[in-house]
Amino acid sequence: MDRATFACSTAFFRDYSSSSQGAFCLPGGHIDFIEKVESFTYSDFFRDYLIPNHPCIFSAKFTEDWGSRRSWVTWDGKPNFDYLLQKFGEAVVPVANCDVKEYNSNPKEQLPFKEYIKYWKEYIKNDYCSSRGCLYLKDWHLSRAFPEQDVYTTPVYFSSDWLNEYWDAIAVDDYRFVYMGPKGSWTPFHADVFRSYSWSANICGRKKWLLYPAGQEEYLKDRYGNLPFDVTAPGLQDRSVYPHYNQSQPPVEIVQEAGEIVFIPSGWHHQVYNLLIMKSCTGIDYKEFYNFLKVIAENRISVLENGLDDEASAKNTPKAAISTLGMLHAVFDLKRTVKVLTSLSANEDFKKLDLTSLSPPPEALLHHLKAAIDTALL
Ligand SMILES: O=C(O)CCC(=O)C(=O)O
Ligand SMILES: [Fe+2]
Repeated sequence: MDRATFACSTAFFRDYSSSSQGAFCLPGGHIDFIEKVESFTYSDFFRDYLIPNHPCIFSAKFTEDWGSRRSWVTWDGKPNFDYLLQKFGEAVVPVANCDVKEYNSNPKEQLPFKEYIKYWKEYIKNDYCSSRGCLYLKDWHLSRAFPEQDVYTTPVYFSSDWLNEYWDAIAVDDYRFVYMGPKGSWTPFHADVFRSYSWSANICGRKKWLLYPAGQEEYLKDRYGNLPFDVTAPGLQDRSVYPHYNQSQPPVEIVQEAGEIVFIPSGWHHQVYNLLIMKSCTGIDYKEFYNFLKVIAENRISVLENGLDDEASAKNTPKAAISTLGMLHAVFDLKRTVKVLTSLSANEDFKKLDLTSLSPPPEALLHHLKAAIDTALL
């Protein structure tokens, strides 16, 4: 930590202890999005978020090199069930039933991972419906059970982690969890253990977070002092049961995209939903997606090989746009299409297509793209 950060963080706590609590927990609903890895230092995080107890979101660039992002997700943004089964099929995992409330949580059972994945696939096939309810795999100590797996690396911002440091020292427990579940699975309203801060990276799909600044929970308690199970339940409007609800601020709402990390400050209560995977509703099937990649790639090859013909440059055509961005951008795009086409070609569902109906066949197209890249870089 640099001296300036040290000085202002120390001053913060000096002033904080002589002022009223909670005064620093009102960010006004705006959550900062940290885009660039290179320009965001540990001191920046410490000074601007950790110490003032403000949430923030880190862009997907911060998790780009994680093993889970590479291997747990298919090319079209869905969970890679085959890979997960191959690595973790024999594990036994904790699974909660989101449709049943028992005291202030969901009842949990232990299931073999492969049985959970079977349930999940059937749940999707059955239009998100099952007599077993909506099951959510949660609080799975995956890294502890599979330390040899390349899953993630702790970003430097979260490396001062007293709880896990302690649990690791006495080798008893840890608070490093994996969550996986279908659309509609959710986690009821709570604050994290011992009011610790936490961080959560989303590997696949999208999540919605409802966050209440520390202290707001006082307004959300019922007349017996109990916190709600579901902070969105209409029952909270009933003043005879929740007398202070109308004094509460609306929650800060975050939609966390794949790859992004959310920082949840100490004492901030939250409720979390797994949303639909965006890419599953694009309406594009494999064949159409193949054609889409082909058109994009061929436009770029044409610009690289022929430059712009007069007709194209006169009109507002896609080729004119490609050319404006420059040759290197076209090569970049081609490299990306090679990457996506390569994983598409390895996809089991794609292989089931009648590949002779694709023109040119995928192998020929890939060969053509690679040759165009090589020529352009000569
Ligand atoms: O992802 C979820 O369902 C809950 C996550 C959570 O509560 C946390 O990371 O603190
Ligand atoms: Fe939590």
